[in-house]
Amino acid sequence: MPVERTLSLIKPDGVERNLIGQVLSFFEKGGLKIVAMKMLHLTKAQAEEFYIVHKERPFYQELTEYMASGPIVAIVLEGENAIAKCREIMGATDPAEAAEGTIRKTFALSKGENTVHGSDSPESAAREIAFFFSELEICPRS
Ligand code: DAT
Ligand code: MG
Repeated sequence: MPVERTLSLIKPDGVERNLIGQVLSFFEKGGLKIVAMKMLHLTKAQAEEFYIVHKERPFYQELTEYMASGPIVAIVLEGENAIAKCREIMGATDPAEAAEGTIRKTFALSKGENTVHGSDSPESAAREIAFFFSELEICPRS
């Protein structure tokens, strides 16, 4: 299996509820390595740019307002099959549909305030990693 990198975010509800350490533990216990990390507070315009693929969706305003409502943690994860592995560890978008033992089943409050983001394809991972990090800020561990 290929070694990949993917972008995860701990969303404002996760930071607000002091879940940073526990979320990182899910990823580390799942076999992914943290190769870059930072905390930041997106502006509304930056949240809109990050989620531009969803701009026609009915929840776009709500989503981008929420993502700009407080600090987040951006993380680059590395490992074999990291993109799918990260999404498996996160669980389904809606916590009511997420599998037992996943981050969203354990912590998410709703479909919108669902604690974590994870890239969904190699193309989105490349775009989303570059949105937050330069190559110099990433420490390869494979
Ligand atoms: P995911 O984050 O699982 O990749 P997505 O890309 O379909 O899900 O949507 C991005 C985010 O938008 C999601 O994490 C939470 C929000 N969202 C999605 N569907 C929603 C809905 N029906 N109502 C409110 N927020 C929604
Ligand atoms: Mg998505």
